[in-house]
Order: sequence, then C-alpha cells, then structure tokens
Amino acid sequence: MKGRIVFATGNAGKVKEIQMIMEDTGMEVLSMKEAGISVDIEENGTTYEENALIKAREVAKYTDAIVMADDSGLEVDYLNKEPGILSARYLGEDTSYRIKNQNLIDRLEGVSDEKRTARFVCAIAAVLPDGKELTTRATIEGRIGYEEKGSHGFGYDPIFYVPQFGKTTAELTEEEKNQVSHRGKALRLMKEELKRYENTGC
Ligand code: ITT
Repeated sequence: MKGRIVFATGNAGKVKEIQMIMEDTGMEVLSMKEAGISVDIEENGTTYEENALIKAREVAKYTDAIVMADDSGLEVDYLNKEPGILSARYLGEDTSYRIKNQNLIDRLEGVSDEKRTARFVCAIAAVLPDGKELTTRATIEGRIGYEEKGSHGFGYDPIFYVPQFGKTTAELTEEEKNQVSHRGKALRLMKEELKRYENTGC
C-alpha cells in the first residue's frame, strides 16, 4: 500500500497506538494536527461505526489523502454497557480519568469478579479519495478491576483487566496492547479491507 493516511482524531493516546499499528504498511500516518486540519466535529451518531464515519467524512473535506477515524468505548456489562459510545463524555469531557475510573470502580462496589465483565469496542472508518467508505469493528474482552493499575495507554486502561495477561491494559507494553486490543484488531482488519479494495476495486 502506498500514500498517506490522515487520521481524524484529536486523541493523542489513539494517535500513538495507530501509528505503531500502521507502521508495517509503509504508509505515512498523520494525525489531524500534523496534517494542519482543525475541525470541531459533532459526534451525533448512534453507533460506533456511524460516529467513525462522521469524523472521517468531515476531515475528508480538507484533504485528498485517505482519511481514517476511530470511534471507541468501554462497555461495562453490569452497568448496562455504560459508558459505551459516550465513554469520552462520561462525567464530562474535561473530567480526569482518575475520577472517571474511580467512579466506575465505586459503581461496582460489592460486585463479584464474574459480574465485572467489560469490553473495549473500536470501529474504524476509512473514506478513500474516490469516495469509497469502509468500516471495521473489533473488541477485547476483560473485567473492571478494583483499583487503577499501570501507567501506559490512556483513558480507562488502568481499570481494564485482561485475564489472559493477568494485567490491566495500562500494565501492558504498547506492543502487547496493540497485539490484543480492540484498536489493533480493528485496524488490522482495515488494512486487509484496503488491500482487498486496492486489488479488486470492490
Ligand atoms: P476522537 O473522537 O478525537 O478520536 P475521543 O477520545 O473523543 O477522540 P471517542 O469519541 O472514540 O474518542 O471516545 C473513545 C473513548 O473511549 C476514549 O476517550 C476513552 O475514554 C475510551 N477508550 C477507547 N479506547 C480506549 C483504550 O484503548 N484505552 C482506554 N480507553 C479507551
């Protein structure tokens, strides 16, 4: 694959992961900021895919490059899948994750291990220069921990415990997280979709 991708996100944590995951494509991945694009996008979709497409379509108005966007969230089963699609806005966009994470831990007080199941969900959308739109989605299953652990990653990572590693995603190295994460898996699916479209035109 060749060319440039502009990633329609203002989240620096996502940008770092995405650039690592896309490294092997040989394509240059620029954040919106690096591409000099600054837009305020209203994410008023009802699904992760819709929101990812809204972001990618908006930024595609300002560039001829491939544009991709990520819409993601944390679904806690015991809380009826909250905060879900509203994860970034949960308790207010500017509220620190220390407070958001502690709030989720508090809401699960007394809840047993088996009922603390949760998942990160990620939808990736791509808008290609010819107008073609692609979407992919992936998840990682885990549990909400009892305290924050780890300092890598961003957002809800310190409370998202992955049984397979016996660690939170904030305790994993960047490589380990990208191997198993919702974002890593959804982006690898998107790489395949792009290759398929390049080869077949549909
Ligand atoms: P952009 O819309 O600019 O991409 P955002 O942070 O607002 O940035 P979303 O609307 O997709 O992005 O919200 C996703 C939120 O879900 C994110 O802010 C985190 O709170 C949470 N989240 C998603 N993936 C995560 C991950 O890998 N680790 C920790 N938290 C994550």
